[in-house]
Amino acid sequence: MPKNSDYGAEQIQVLEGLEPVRKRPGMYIGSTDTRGLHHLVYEIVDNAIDEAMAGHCDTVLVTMNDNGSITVEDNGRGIPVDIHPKKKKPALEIVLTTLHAGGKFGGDDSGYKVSGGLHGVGSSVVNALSTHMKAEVFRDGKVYMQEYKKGITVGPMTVIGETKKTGTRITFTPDDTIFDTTQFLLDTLLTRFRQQAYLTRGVTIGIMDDRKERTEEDINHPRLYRFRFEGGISAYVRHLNESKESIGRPIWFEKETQDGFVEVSLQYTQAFAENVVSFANNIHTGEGGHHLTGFKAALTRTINAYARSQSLIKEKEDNLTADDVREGLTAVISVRLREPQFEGQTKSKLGNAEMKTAVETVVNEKLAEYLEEHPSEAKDIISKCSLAARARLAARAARDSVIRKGALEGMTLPGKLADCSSRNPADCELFIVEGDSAGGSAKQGRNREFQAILPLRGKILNVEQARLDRMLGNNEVKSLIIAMGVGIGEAIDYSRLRYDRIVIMTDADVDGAHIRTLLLTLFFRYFPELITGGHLYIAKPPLYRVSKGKDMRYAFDEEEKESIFKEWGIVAEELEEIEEESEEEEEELDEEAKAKEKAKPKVAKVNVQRYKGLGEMNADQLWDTTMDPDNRIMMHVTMEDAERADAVFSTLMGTEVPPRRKFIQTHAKTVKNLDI
Ligand code: TSJ
Repeated sequence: MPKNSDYGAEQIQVLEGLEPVRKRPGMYIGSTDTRGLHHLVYEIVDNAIDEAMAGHCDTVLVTMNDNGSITVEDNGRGIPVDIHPKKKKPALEIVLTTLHAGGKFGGDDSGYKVSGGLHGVGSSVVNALSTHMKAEVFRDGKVYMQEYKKGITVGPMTVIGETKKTGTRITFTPDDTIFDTTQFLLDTLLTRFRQQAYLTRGVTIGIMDDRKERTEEDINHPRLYRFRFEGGISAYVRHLNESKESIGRPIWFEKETQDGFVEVSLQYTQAFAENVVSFANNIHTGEGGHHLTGFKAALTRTINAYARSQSLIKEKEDNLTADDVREGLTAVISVRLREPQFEGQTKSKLGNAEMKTAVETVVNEKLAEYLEEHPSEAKDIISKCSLAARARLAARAARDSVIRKGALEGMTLPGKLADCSSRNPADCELFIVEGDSAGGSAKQGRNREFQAILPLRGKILNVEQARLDRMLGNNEVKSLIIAMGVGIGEAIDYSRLRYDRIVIMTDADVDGAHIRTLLLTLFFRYFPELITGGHLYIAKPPLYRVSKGKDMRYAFDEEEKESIFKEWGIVAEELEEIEEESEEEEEELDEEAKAKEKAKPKVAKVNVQRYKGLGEMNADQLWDTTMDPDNRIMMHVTMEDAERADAVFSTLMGTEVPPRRKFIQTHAKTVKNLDI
């Protein structure tokens, strides 16, 4: 046995450090799907944002390179490069090759460790999951560089030049043997970094798309985006309310407490839905948590106290409820704390109990102050809340009458529901299907044991302008709610959910997209816990059926179709011709031509069928491609998806006309492309 050389020992240490990351990537980044992939970028960017939050940089640039790699660069101090006295390695190398090493250097007093994305594991994880990573540090007049492969150093850190600037630049290429896909989506990055920029006011976050080939979605975007919001979260509130009729200007306040930093912005609108978004250390807490609870408690208390002090409410039973004071409310709550605990199904619920008091105290104090100082705005807010209270009483009366009639009792399942035979919700799935013909195929194709089908007809309704009580009157929505079994509004009881998985199955055309948006909005507004609980899915029917001889395959998008052709050795130029050669034309060939065809060397016919709707698939095809749990692809709906649908929906359906026109103008091209 050879003695352990230094080299060997080092190697082993590195392997011990990052091996588990490559073995179980999901444990460190949540998943290896497109979400996990994008998480890599967030993880790296979070480090740069930390530097900005500590007051050492103001610009972060993210570049999508043409070779599939991502570069993130900041103008901060540069990751320290001095040699660690015990480990005898540059700090830079330790940061990028040791698990959990991030943020432990320099001992600076930036206060809260802010970054960490969902799992807070740092840059070494990204390194471990990249076929290649390059770090460049601009510091002390020099440019330092080190490269890595799968988290292991390629060579020692070297000085590669001189510079006047300071900062850090990281370039990495995700490992395609780990990720299902390594294609980054500009749209996804934009959403994230726009949000990030709101949360770190004054910091510029740039996103540059340097890829030569861009996807259909991304092509509608400019190549360079720069987000910088001096207004911070109040600019975010303004953005969220863009398509709504707002009441006054966004209210904003912040305060440092002994338990952490609290920043809140809120603005009422004439809409009915509430949109309260919360963050802890810049991480979106979709499942809420104690900071949100504190906010709600303070809001109810402060508004009631003010209304009473102004004699706007007198009797005890006139008190505004927590729901009344949140109707039409848009708010962003951002807290920063030293040791955030993330809990819940998707680890997006803040578990630090002390943040309830922290937020509650700040909001009680600052909101009361605001109301005192702005009597006219205060009056408008109280009127809006009182209106909500009156509507609540009317809605209750309406709902009581509906319930009395038994319409929402589990007893009367809708006639059009083809229920499954299992009564164990954990096994059961509900497919919400658009249109009767698709419904027919789905009913025939399903597994009756555990799959139920509910066909919905046409445009269900305009939820934005409809109220809860009116919605109950809509038969399509009523059917859906009864089928799900949870009830609605104050009487909601998620434990009565009859299906573990609720699947939206719509056509891949504009109407389908519209109904999907509508349903997502409905769930987002009225059944958010079904989303956070992970119960909501979107079915993904194939776009193409391609066959060559006896070989038949389904393709879910353009790219997959191309790759099947590639596999079959068909090149793009031939493809065009082949696609045009449909079966019908073939039958029109006369006998003579057919004989000629036969004389040619035998080449298996390639056939491409594009599915325009679910209705074009027969029951077997629908089962095989879209419903069979062993075969199908389903998209898990996240709060972010639903939130985006909600925003689109508000823009399209809301009462404000100009943003709607603007939306249609900007997206006219996209919409046209969709409708084939
Ligand atoms: F970690 C990383 F590689 F992912 C990464 C880190 C990626 C990017 C794009 C930026 C950064 C980063 C780290 N930017 N700025 C810093 N700063 C430090 O690491 C740093 C610099 C100086 C001192 C000091 O006390 O002098 C301390 C720290 C933590």
